Amino acid sequence: MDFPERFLQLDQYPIHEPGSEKFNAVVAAAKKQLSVHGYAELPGFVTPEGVAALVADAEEGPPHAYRSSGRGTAYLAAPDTTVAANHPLGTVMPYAVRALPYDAIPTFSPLRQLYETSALTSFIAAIVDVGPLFPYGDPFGALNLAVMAEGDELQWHYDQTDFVVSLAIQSALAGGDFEVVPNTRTAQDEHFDDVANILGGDQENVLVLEMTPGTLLIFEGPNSLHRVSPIEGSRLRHVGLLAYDTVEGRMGSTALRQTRYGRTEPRSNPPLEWSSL
Ligand SMILES: O=C(O)CCC(=O)C(=O)O
Ligand SMILES: [Fe+2]
Repeated sequence: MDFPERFLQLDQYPIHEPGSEKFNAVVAAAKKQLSVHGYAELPGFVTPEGVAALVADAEEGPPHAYRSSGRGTAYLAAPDTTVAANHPLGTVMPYAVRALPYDAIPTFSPLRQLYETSALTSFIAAIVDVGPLFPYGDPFGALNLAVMAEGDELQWHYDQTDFVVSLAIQSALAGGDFEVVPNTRTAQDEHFDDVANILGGDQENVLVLEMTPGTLLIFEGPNSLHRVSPIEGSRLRHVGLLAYDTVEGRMGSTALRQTRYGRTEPRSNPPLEWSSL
């Protein structure tokens, strides 16, 4: 089943009319944003009515979300114990996040329906421009509903995938900001001094991305340090994380499944109701 068309702002983002003048102009603008800033923001991609449906659905998920927490480095690797104090390779920072994996998201969930809309996959492929894209083959990582509650946060880090697509569903009352320092490293230079300053609290080059509910964000995270600041207040932060791959059927590691979702065997069928999880 597809995401209802009326939930998409098709006048502004005509993903159903590939090749049209408007489609090409929107894709060109997003590509330009990506090349200059390392991210493309598409505010109002989902209509207010669509956001309301996504929120109502997302509120059913949290009791079933798996919470992982601990301390991690910016490089998502074990800390290097041989480096000097405050060196980024040895610096660990707290994180706590809750995630619902793709296999646990019911077929009637509008978030799942949006992810399974092939016109969206093609639209994102046109923007990212690395060849045809496929929904990520991993039954856990393909789509996540990421839930963050008071005190949860995600430490400064680099992503291990070339890009991530996120959909802002609901913001926290305060905190929960997606903070980015664009282009903190290059393939040639890790810029450890600059990174150490950022990890130490230097806010000078930190950008806060708006992430108004309904915004679709395409973000290139391998070379731009980013984090989600601690959530404050009782309202949950909900973000959909939509994953794509240039290779069909590729999967993530078993270890990652265990730490992020608390299990390694995928369900054979999606649940019929959130309550049947
Ligand atoms: O929750 C978000 O907005 C982004 C999370 C993130 O950076 C990640 O999952 O790697
Ligand atoms: Fe990330």
